[in-house]
Amino acid sequence: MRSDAEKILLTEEEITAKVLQLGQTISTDYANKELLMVGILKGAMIFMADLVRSVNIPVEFDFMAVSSYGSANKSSGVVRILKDLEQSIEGRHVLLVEDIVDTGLTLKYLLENLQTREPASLRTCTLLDKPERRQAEVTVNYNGFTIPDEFVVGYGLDYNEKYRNLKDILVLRPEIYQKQGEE
Ligand code: PRP
Ligand code: 7HP
Repeated sequence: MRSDAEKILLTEEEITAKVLQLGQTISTDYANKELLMVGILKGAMIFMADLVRSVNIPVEFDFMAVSSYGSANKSSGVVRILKDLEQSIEGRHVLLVEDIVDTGLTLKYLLENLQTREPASLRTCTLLDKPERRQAEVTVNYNGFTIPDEFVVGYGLDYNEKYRNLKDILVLRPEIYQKQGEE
């Protein structure tokens, strides 16, 4: 294990098995529907890439990028769209794909925003759910893992833009955060 990790929370094998399972459930639920999966950059990029290949129904995908105002550790709930969808979602079956739902503020904003565009349906899929930190009530339709209130990195999730490329999901050692003020 890496020296900057406190522990491995989820191994590559556990993640792979879960993504396959999610893909199968989504394929069953959206059989005979035209599914548009919307990934939220950048965190969901790796999960999305694996998830779209684990579904066995025709699927289209698109991405949005958002940034929340507020400090790195504290979501304010005010979200700015940095990159919008390239197409209308009116009448489409949309599945919003996130890497993690934490306070829920990002997802709440996205759901409200996308709902105004009148999709035929709008559901959510997240690899990780951290319910202990929830500030906004949001419905998670497909969840990979419910995790405790620990800051995790890897498989798309970052700390200061680092660690996204790790294959496992790790809990970082506290020293890594404590260094933040010194940089
Ligand atoms: C992360 C994650 C979610 C959001 C969840 O994104 O990808 O979009 O935070 O947090 P919340 O439930 O408290 O709103 P982040 O803003 O870190 O950007 P990134 O995806 O580029 O890493
Ligand atoms: C955002 C985020 N990014 C990385 N790791 C976590 O635990 C996170 N929670 N919210």
